[in-house]
Amino acid sequence: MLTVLQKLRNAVIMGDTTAVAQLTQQVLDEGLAASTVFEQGLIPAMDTVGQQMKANEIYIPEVLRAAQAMRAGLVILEPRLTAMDGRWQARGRVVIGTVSGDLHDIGKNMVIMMLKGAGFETIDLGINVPRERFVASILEEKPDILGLSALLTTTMMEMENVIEALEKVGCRDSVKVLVGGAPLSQAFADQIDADGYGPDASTGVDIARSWMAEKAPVVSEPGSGENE
Ligand code: B1M
Repeated sequence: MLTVLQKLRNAVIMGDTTAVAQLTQQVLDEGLAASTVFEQGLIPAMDTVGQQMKANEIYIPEVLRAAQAMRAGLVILEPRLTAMDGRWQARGRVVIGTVSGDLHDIGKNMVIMMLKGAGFETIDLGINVPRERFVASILEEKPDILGLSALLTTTMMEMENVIEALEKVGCRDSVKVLVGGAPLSQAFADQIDADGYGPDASTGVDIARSWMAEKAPVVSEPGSGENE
């Protein structure tokens, strides 16, 4: 028989927003800690979705539906996670945007949804973001990671300008720079001195995770075993 947490994971994978909201509330009502629901329910479900996408078992519409469903659970958990006042920590903080001149945001939004699913806090600067805005946000928000997205062969060159702008103000070493978008390649990322290249959203999230692995692991509430 499926446990409620297993049902919750399946509902996220199936993109069933209504079931995710109901099941999230149910496990909380049954006394499970919000962090446990997040770590053992929503995050593993989105991991599965990422793996299925990588294996071409599911495609963009299913990924977007799953991410939407995951958000329905996260909305219910978020106030409780925040109320824990520091006992729960995001996996890391990411400032992300589509570079200047570029209006494409579907891929960037997928990366954001998957980062959130993996427990990252994200600050979305949107599309057509001037390099000065990226720099200001790095100085103000002090993220662990800067994510840059570009879909045009013309705008991908702007990524190098953003990295140079970070160097100019002396904050290049304070963030890891993750780049992605259809026209990019690992060779291009190396050429512009980015720290990582995500050919797809789930690889991008894997890279972000690996960078954070030694920093600020997600802290569970004491005694928060799975209620199964
Ligand atoms: Co545009 N467009 N578009 N477009 N558009 C492309 C990119 C194009 C390849 C179409 C074509 O000609 N075959 C072409 C670019 C050619 C080139 O540069 N070589 C193109 C063009 C030319 C243009 C315009 C110039 C068209 C015109 O006006 N004449 C114009 C430019 C506007 C501008 O940006 N200044 C334009 C406009 C648009 C729309 C506004 C109509 C719309 C965008 C809507 C939106 O984003 N809200 C649009 C769309 C939808 C596309 C296509 C059809 C689809 C892009 C997309 O969303 N893919 C695209 C053709 C194609 O790709 N088949 C095309 C799905 C998305 C999930 O994939 O964004 O690659 P993608 O993201 C992936 C990975 O790349 C990666 O993860 C994602 C998921 O796995 N990833 C990251 C992305 N960012 C990442 C960041 C990371 C890590 C991974 O870390 C930070």
